[in-house]
Order: sequence, then C-alpha cells, then structure tokens
Amino acid sequence: MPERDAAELLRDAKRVVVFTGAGMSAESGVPTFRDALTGLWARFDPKSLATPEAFAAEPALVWGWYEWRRAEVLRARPNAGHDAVAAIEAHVPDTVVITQNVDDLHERAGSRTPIHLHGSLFTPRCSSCDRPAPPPATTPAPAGPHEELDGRLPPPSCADCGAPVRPGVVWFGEQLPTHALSAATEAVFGCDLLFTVGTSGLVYPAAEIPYVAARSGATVVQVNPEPTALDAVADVNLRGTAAQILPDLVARAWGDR
Ligand code: BJW
Ligand code: ZN
Repeated sequence: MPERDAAELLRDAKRVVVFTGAGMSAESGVPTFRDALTGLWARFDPKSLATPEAFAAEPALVWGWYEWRRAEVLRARPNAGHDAVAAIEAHVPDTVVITQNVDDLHERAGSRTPIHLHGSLFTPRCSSCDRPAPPPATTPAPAGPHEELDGRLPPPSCADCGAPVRPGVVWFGEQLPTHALSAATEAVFGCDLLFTVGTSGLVYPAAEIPYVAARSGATVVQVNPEPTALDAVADVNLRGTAAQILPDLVARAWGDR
C-alpha cells in the first residue's frame, strides 16, 4: 500500500496497539540489548546471565547483575517517547501498550496498564514455589564493578520455602506469562493500527506480534532509527528515534504541544 501519513493514520485509528522494545527506553539512558557498541549483549554474555541455567549455577552473579540494572532504571526517567505513548492512550482510549521491556518507564509516564511480555525488574519471585517477593529496599551503588562481573550479590531467600528469590523477568527458554501473552494476542487481533517501536524483532514469540497484526488487517508502523527484521511487515517505516518521532506524530495528529 502507498505510504500514508502516520499522523493521519493515528488520528483515524479506533484501536491502537503500541508494541515497544529496548529502543523505547534508550533515550532514558537504559541500554538496549543488541546495539553494536552500547547494547548489553555487547558487554555481557546472555547465556551466563539471562537463562534459568545461569541462575541455578551462579545465583549471586545473576541476582547482582539484575539488581545493578534495577538501580540504573530507578535512576532513569521516562523520555518524550514514553510521554507521547501516554498521550496516544489519552486520545484513543482503546489503546493497549505491549512492552518487552522490564523497566517501569511506561507506567511512570502515565501509561495505564502496559502488558509486560518479558516480566519486570520489580516483581521478583521464588525460584522454587513462585511466591512473589518484595524487591529489596536498597539497590547497589551506581557504577558497580559489574564490568569485571564481580558484582555478585546473594539473592534473598523465599519467606515460604527458603529457596533463592529470582528476578521476575523471562529468560531464554522460558515461557512468556500466559496472562500477558493472551491479553497481548487479544489486543493485537482487535487493533486497526499497530506501532512497533524500538525493537529488533529478533526475539520470539514477541516478534510475531506485528505479523499477527498485519495478518488480521491492521496497519503496521515501525519507529526505529535502523532497519530491522520487521521492515518487511511494516506498511510505514519511520527512521528516527522514539523521542523524536512519537511526539511529532502526536503533535501532528492532534495539535498537542
Ligand atoms: C531505538 C532507539 C531509539 C535504539 N529509539 N529505537 C524461533 C527461532 C529461533 C529461536 C527461537 C524461536 N522461538 C523461540 C526461540 C528462542 C528464544 C529466541 O527468540 N531466541 C532468538 C534470540 C533467536 N526465545 C525464547 O527463549 C522465549 N521463550 C520461548 O520461546 O519459550 C518457549 C517455551 C515453550 C514451552 C516451554 C518453555 C519454553 C523467551 C524470550 C525471553 C527474552 N528475554 C530477554 C531478556 C529479558 C530479561 C532481561 O531484561 O534481562 O528479553 S532477551 C532481550 O531481548 C529482552 C528483550 O525484551 C528482548 C528483545 O529485545 P529488543 O527489545 O528488541 O531489544 P534489541 O536490543 O534487540 O533492539 C533494540 C532496537 O532498538 C534496535 O532495533 C535499535 O535500532 C533500536 N533503537 N535506539 C527507537 N532511541
Ligand atoms: Zn518459595
């Protein structure tokens, strides 16, 4: 289809899904995973940190790394892109935000109830009985020695069964939370416009979401400064950052700001 103006599409849309990845939070100072120089996987090995096997083998290494990341997120603030997503929700009440991010920046920008497909840094739980555990009251010092991977921190123990508490995120090889995946699927089937923002589209099953939207007749608009695996499924590719493109779209759709 010929490229329609994305602001016009937004103004006409009745049911919107905003599907976000790590690039959404990049301008808040939260690193992505796969960007060549700055991504987490350029500095850390995902197999040693983001798998259930890694946690079983080295719980203090994995817990310490996630506590360091939680501290970084607590210091970060939502950016203009997060604000624009909340503004879309205000203009189009039938908007659902589906995020792969484990930070809470959508919530802090005012998004109502974003669906967290890959869990959250703020919902630790028991690694054995699944009982939710409170996030620790203190977080590690800012520039921890994690570059050398010496930032070990023993995880707390479950109040019920004594097993180690684990981060509430979805690791490689784990199933996505059923309730999140079904709520996301329902929203995507019913939407007429889907924005995919700041995701490489490489991690499944989350990366299926734009394809499902396209197959069910929605228009797909991608916001990303780089080409991605999702370029082909997007009807409109907007090359730029979340904090540049999204506020501009909102302003052009409704004359805000
Ligand atoms: C900007 C920007 C700016 C920069 N503005 N943009 C099919 C084929 C092959 C493998 C598989 C398959 N299906 C499943 C798998 C296995 C695996 C997988 O997908 N592997 C691939 C990597 C090959 N999937 C899984 O294991 C999943 N589970 C599963 O499949 O379970 C099946 C099962 C069934 C039954 C029983 C048991 C299991 C789980 C995947 C969990 C992913 N977890 C992580 C870590 C979360 C915790 C943590 O934070 O540490 O989730 S991995 C990491 O990748 C994180 C992210 O949510 C996810 C996606 O990354 P994202 O958000 O796209 O970030 P990047 O860095 O990749 O991209 C950033 C983008 O932003 C770039 O495009 C930039 O250009 C852009 N950008 N600045 C806008 N300012
Ligand atoms: Zn327990």
